[in-house]
Amino acid sequence: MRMGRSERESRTAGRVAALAASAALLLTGCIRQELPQAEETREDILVVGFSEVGAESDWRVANTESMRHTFTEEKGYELLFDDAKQKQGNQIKAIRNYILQEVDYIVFAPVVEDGWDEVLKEAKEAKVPVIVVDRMVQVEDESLFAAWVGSDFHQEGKVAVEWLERYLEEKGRSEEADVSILHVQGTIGSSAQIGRTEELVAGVAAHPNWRILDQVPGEFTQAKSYEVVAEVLERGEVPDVIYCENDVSALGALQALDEAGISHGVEGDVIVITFDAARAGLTACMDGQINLEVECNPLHGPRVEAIIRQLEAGETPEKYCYVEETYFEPGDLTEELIAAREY
Ligand code: GYE
Repeated sequence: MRMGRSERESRTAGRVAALAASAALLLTGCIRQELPQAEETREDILVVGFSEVGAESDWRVANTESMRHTFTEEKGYELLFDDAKQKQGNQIKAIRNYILQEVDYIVFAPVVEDGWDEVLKEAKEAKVPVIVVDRMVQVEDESLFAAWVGSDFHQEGKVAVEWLERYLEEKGRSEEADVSILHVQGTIGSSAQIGRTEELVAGVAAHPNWRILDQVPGEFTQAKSYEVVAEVLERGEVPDVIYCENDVSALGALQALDEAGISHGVEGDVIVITFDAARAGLTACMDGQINLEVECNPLHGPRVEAIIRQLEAGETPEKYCYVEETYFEPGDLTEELIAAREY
């Protein structure tokens, strides 16, 4: 049920009491999760407007699913969903619509970091709390959003670079031997691209024998990555390493390598590094086609819900909450492990 601001504020007290009485508390990382119990009574439902980046990757689909599974009618939510098709303009429109509709919370996964001050000011003036998820926003005034939850993209990039360093050493590659890297970038200006790119660039700067063969725009999609990697290979340039900024772009790169008859992975000529560790990518890694999968967890629905619960209870959530992640090499993976994962 949608209602005016004052109405919404006055009914909050009742709901908070009901939640406090029936909530089971769980502590995971920096988020305190409150698990509602079946007999919980609610005066009304919470309307959550979610602006999603798009459906560009397996990761993104899993992220959307996580939100849909979390914010269900049975649990007392109405989830409004908008797919921005990777366009910032669409996200700004969606956020404005949510403000007009007087939703209780706006949740959004920003396609890029910059350009949000104006619309977030509008949300603040309308007193609609905003939760940022996945990628970050760079705004002048941090009070424009209540909290952010997502991955540490710099840390992910560091994990990849350090892994490559160890891998080359283990393979007995001399420190003088040239290592050429084809870098397939994600959506330029997005936090996931910025963190993963900056760490690779720093890694190249720290290793005199590493060099970037080319930096190509994969846009976090399989189709675009396939196209740009195929173009590089057509020029006759074969890299030692392909550093793909997400799983589906790695799958596009594999397709281009296969078509060009270039071997890759543990037994092959080209080392393939990627991020996400969603099922299709992990399977290719288990099969030895991909050398390294750095995990990036998309299951943010419950984390966002925990933040909403805190706000509903009048508490202040942590401003930034980073999700813990790991990485996988082919030897770490089994079909059972992949099947047991949620994405
Ligand atoms: O790695 C990619 C998706 O922002 C972490 O976006 C997310 C990235 C993820 O399209 O697959």
